[in-house]
Amino acid sequence: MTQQITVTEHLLLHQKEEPMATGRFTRLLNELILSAKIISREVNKAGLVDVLGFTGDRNVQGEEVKKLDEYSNRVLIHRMARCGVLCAMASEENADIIEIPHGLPTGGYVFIFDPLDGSSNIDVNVNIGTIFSIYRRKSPKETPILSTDVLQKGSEQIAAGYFLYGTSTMLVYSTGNGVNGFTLDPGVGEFLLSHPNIRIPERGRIYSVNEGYYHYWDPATRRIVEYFKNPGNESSKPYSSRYIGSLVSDFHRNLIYGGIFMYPADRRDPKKPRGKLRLMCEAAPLAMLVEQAGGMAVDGERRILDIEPEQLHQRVPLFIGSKQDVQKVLDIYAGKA
Ligand code: P6P
Repeated sequence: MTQQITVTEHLLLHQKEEPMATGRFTRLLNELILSAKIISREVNKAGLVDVLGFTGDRNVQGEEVKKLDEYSNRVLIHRMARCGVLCAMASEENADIIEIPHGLPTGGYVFIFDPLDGSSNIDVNVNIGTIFSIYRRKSPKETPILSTDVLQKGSEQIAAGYFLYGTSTMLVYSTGNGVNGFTLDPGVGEFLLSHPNIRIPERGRIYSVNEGYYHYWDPATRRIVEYFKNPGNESSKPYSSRYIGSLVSDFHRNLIYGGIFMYPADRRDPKKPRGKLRLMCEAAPLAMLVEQAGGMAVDGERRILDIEPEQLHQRVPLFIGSKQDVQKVLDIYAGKA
């Protein structure tokens, strides 16, 4: 029988290496996994029950909220508030920091998440995902939560990962000791180790960007995308363009196969000069994962994990994936290529 290793077993097996393999983190992870199983169940039947379509509300990003967005956000807030080890949460769907309801046990971790990224694809059955990030609080326990407990650089993350709701439901995460992937076996309801020690190829063959925005990009950004369309003698084969429009899906494919995902700044919306993606609940967690897998993540000039957040929902241009491909972006923006 093939070795079936559950997430909890994997954490315990690597106890010595995993600074996070404490009981507290295991409890957090188990509640997170339960939340993902509940969300996965609803996502997988979205076409059958009335969770499709829009609620008519708009989230803090000004985006139409789909019922599954709202549902997933509620499930995660409810469950994670009860894991007993959090002192605060922050969601892409909520304007402000979410405190743990009075009377529930708390702890020293901060949980930041995008409950259902790519949700604009729900109605057309395209893969979507939950992205999460975990920090330690900085202020002394038993004192009020401070914004500095939440607004931490990505390099301060103690864990990050995502659930991908697709042909199968996967959990990919890191606690700073490499990246491992687990696939949900719906028959037993367990996430089993399916992708041990994921490493992203040094150079990919895929570039992911929404080329519909070409005329809103600055000249250097256009040169970058043109490079990947025609790398000349720097590559024996041209790159393939793949863009699903679901960050977790595009990122996951590039993590496994190699490649680069780009969401540059553009001039479409004066209110979003730094592009669409959020630093804290999208870019930073994926940046931790890609670096742990041997890749890179930058905003065009800085390492994503070095960016000091000023606002909870601040946006950031994102170039993330294989090291050599991201380095090419840095070189072109720096005028070196
Ligand atoms: P565009 C989904 O709404 C999302 O936040 C990411 O999942 C995805 O990569 C991006 O937006 C797609 O944005 O502007 O290309 O439609």
